Amino acid sequence: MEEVKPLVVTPCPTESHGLQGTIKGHDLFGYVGIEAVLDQMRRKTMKAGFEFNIMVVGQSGLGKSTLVNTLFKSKVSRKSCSPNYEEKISKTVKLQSVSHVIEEKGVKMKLTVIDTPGFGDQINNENCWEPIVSYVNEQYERYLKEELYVNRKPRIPDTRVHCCVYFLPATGHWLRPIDVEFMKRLGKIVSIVPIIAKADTLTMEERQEFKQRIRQDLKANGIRVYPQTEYDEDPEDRILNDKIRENIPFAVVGTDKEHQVNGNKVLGRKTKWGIIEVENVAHCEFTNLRDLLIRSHLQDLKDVTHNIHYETFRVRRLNESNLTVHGLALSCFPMENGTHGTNGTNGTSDRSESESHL
Ligand SMILES: Nc1nc2c(ncn2[C@@H]2O[C@H](COP(=O)(O)OP(=O)(O)O)[C@@H](O)[C@H]2O)c(=O)[nH]1
Ligand SMILES: [Mg+2]
Repeated sequence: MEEVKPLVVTPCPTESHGLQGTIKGHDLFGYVGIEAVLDQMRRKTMKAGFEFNIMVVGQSGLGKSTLVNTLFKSKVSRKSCSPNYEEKISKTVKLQSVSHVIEEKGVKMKLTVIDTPGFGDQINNENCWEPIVSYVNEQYERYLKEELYVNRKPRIPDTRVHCCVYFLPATGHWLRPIDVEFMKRLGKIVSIVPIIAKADTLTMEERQEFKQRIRQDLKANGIRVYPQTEYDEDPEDRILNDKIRENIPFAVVGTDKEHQVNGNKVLGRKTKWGIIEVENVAHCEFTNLRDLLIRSHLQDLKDVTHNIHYETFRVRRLNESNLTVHGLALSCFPMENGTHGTNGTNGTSDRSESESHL
């Protein structure tokens, strides 16, 4: 076999440089232009667009649908799309998803929010997290199948849940058993961001105390919420994430109404005592949540989903099958678009459902 030799740029000694110290490309040949790769990556991402999927979980009436609307109406998408969200309250945990393609400066993002109306609404909430666990795992399974096709799509449609926003009622007490049970289970398979819903019902002091108590409770119960310390990539990341960890859970307020404040239209809740401005950091932490999800940690949430949660699922599934990867691909999954292996699963129908709409 032909040996592949790495291309090494050998610095040639010159009067001014010699061989001492670090020799950079531009010292020797002028501008090489490696940084142009950033432009190439940018152009590719812009062309392809990307998918980001958020799931909202919490009991009925905690303001999930309102917050989804707030997210779509706030600066994330105010200019670029109009919400067409239809809410149907169901008393069982029935998952509904709504997607918007948001375009900003030529970058396209398909933002999907999966709502879970009815979670924890039963008198007996035993195992109420099961439909949610199943949904998350089904999306991993779907992705795994796509990966195992012999002829894979150039881009696998990504329906995996990149983040689960968990709504805590603003009781001012402690975590309830249902919160502990849910987050313990889901924290192992998906990134969880807990928030205090309807935070306008607490005073500022109550908010701070409640937040602190929740952090203690999370720790005491071994619940892992996003961003986890062990996934910090470098000291810079750690400093940024420490600030977020000190501030979690964000105390948020949601609304789907706009009001005039000092001649500006703002998203807010009008009360007898004034307007609570949702996007004003002095009033609530909605912007912290939005910035974490969309501005600062979107790519990291996608990376953690792919490299940690999906990888764990993948390894378990491949081990479970007791076959080699090759064997699994041949026997359990369709071999290529449209054809099935010996015990072919429902790969074809799954594929058409998960087709990317970007
Ligand atoms: N005070 C207050 N009420 C809210 C907030 N968000 C939503 N609501 C109200 O709570 C009720 C239930 O909200 P909804 O979004 O339907 O809750 P869901 O069942 O979790 O989807 C509605 O009357 C909302 O106007 C909030 O942040 N503060
Ligand atoms: Mg709802």
